[in-house]
Amino acid sequence: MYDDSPRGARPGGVSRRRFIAGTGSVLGSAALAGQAPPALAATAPEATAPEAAAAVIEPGAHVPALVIGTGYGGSVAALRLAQAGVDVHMAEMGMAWDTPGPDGRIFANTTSPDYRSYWLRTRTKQPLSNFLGFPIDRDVPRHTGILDAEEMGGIIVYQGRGVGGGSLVNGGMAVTPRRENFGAVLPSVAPDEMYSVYYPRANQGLGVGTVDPDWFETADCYQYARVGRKHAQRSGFPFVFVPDVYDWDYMEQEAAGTVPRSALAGEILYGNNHGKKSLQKTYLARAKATGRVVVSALHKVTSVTPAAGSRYTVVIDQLDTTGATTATKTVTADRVFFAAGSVGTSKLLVRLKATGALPGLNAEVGRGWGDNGNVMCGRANHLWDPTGALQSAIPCCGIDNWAAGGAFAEVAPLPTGIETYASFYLSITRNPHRARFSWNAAAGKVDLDWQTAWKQPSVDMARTIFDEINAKEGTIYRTDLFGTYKIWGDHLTYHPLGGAVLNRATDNHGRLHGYPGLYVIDGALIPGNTTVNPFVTITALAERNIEAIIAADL
Ligand code: FAE
Repeated sequence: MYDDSPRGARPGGVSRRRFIAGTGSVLGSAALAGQAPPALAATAPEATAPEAAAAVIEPGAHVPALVIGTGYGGSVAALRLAQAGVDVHMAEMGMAWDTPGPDGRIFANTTSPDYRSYWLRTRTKQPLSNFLGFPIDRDVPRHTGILDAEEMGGIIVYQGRGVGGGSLVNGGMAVTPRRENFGAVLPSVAPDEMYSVYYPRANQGLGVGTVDPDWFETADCYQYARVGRKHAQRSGFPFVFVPDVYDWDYMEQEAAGTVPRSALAGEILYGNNHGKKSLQKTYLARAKATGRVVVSALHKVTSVTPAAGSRYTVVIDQLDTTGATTATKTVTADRVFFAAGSVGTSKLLVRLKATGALPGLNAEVGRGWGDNGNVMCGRANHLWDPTGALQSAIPCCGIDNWAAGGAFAEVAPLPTGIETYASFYLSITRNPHRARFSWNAAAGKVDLDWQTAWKQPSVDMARTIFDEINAKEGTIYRTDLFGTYKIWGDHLTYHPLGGAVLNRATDNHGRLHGYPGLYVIDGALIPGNTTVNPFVTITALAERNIEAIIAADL
């Protein structure tokens, strides 16, 4: 069998003692951890910009199109603009993630967080903070790592940092909302065009596929999902397979032991070394292949202001891997695409409006932000319902109780390497609350007025599924995952949406009101909820909008 682990350790080789006392971490899902290799855990490499050798934007440069951020919206914009003959520069605050670390791997394993794992933190902030009553966070060297756990008042917003944005850290679940729910997702967009043209285009561009149902029935690594299905169906809930961008053929080879393991080694939250088709392998690869797209990693946009000749002046800080600014560059662009993610774009626009850089942005900027109703929970199964010591980190199914109870629950893995008898779920719920970003002049930062108590409707909706399953199965909720005696993971979201909502802060294709040539093209456009995991909708909407922008504006 192929053994690619640095110390020859299999996930199943984690001892129970080490598992309990060690660190932990989570995916859209969760994983508990062993020890990091000491050399990696102790120090980060020297503060350098490993991407320095790559072409980066020069001070004083002029570019036809500047894209802020390299996630889904930004990657779609870059590809389509380049195909239309426009030269594009992408500025990305995170790292390039194209260079192996001292262990020969680009990404750290979820079970062994190290300097690569967190964005400028000295201690991990794992979505599951506890296990069996023990806190599982650990110290890590401060570094421009891949996962940002951004604390925004009443909520922690998890985001990917680096070339590829959220596609670097997410579960790859590629879900198109049910058509009957679409009117609530994007009320100003015609469902016909989305379902006949842009959703198919997005799914194709992302490389979306579905697990082979025959293999699923026999694969050890999906025993947890089969238990999840059995419990859902015994309580009468609709169970659905969920597409994903993971290479399913590769996963079958992982299970067969013929290739290095990634999903089956618990990799995900801090990046997948194999198997996952992140944007680096799909949209961004195609964009770069046009020869018209250049990406500057570790470049953070701090300002956009109108300049002479219908241009915009863009100020960009170049960072080193400690997060320090090593250079500040001023460039100009004919068009600027805000694709910094819901939080990144919203914070930037709110600050630029309040501080006089873009005073003409309208009053909708900063409004309409939601958490996609995310809430997590675990259930403790009976001894006759083991969920498996080997669990694929890539979820492939869910429970759809949206119509009856307002919740779509992903059956998520808990890939600890030992049998836990736990079922774990990330629910997406119809939470009605929307928050607002505003400029805090005294503190010199943007605040979000989300309140932790606003998660209660999400908890109630998730309960429509799990109270019933627990009653039927004679089981209980886990109380050891999010603190001591705490059932609900109601402190976080993986799915920030909104803040520059389509047809309110922008026109119906993402053009910012008041500033020709400025566009929003990411999750900030979506007013707070997609009823399912969001990136297919973000990608499809970007495909729709950039097509209209290229046709009308260029
Ligand atoms: P995003 O992908 O966040 O990209 C924004 C980029 O802009 C990032 O690379 C930033 O570093 C960069 N940036 C920000 N500010 C600046 C600045 N000032 N200058 C330069 N660059 C900047 O935005 N969604 C699913 O559909 N399925 C899943 O299975 C799933 N699982 C998830 C699991 C986790 C742990 C997390 C965190 C998210 C998950 N998501 C999932 C959510 C999904 O990744 C997210 O909705 C999209 O990535 C958002 O896409 P955007 O293009 O809006």
